[in-house]
Amino acid sequence: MALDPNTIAALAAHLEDAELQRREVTKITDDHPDMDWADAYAIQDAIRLRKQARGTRITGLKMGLTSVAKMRQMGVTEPIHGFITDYGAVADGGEIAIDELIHPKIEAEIAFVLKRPLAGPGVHIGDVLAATDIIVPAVEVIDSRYKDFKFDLKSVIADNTSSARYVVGGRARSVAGIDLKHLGVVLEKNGRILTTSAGASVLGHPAASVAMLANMLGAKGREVPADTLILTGGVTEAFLVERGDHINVRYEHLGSVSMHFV
Ligand code: 0L1
Ligand code: MG
Repeated sequence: MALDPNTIAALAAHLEDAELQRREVTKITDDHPDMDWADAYAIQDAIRLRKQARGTRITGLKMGLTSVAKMRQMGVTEPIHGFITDYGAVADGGEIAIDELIHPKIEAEIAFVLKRPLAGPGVHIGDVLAATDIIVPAVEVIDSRYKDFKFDLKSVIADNTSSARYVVGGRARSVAGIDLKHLGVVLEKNGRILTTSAGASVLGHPAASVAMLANMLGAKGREVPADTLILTGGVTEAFLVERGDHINVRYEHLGSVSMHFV
């Protein structure tokens, strides 16, 4: 690691304060160009510990930048992982206050819950499908703390991969009989279709995203736990939302997820 523990702690406080005070900041690699990947995840871990110390419950994990559309949109080449929180959960059909966020964007995702933990190396799609309890449709609301969503991978990892809110809805299903690769998704804003996509947009198969997460965490001596929500990443690029927007996402086999930005 290139950064000392005091700098890690200071950067975690800086980014978490920016989140909680809905304040934009410049990317942290501007002032710390030598920080490495371990530093980036150490800052994210320190943010998680700060939240847990205040009583926040970590409700799940997320993969980010798992679709070609998303990587192209952000000009990056590799998936990353982060965590989601109890206060980030919004009920299906619920309201999301724009004033609590900086510049939210939405992403349609397919979420998994495992019935047993998985840890790499060597986890593959088959392992994930065998270990999956349910899949559910979800919409992630991301909100980079960086001005104009301008960042590099290390800065966005440290910023908990822009995690902000998420909505789970529709129907929970087992994976049996569902062709996740070709599962169709239609994303609507204010009654108009913004885009359509399919499960294969996520690393070729959404279960590949969970496998990658298990392998990334396994390399650090960690695991993907059972009974926790795993957001596998957007099946489309992310779309900016504004006050008044109604979002509805329809998923083949899984029902729909909706929310209203107020
Ligand atoms: O969930 C995501 O794919 C977000 C990853 C971070 C990049 C971004 O803010 O768009
Ligand atoms: Mg996402």
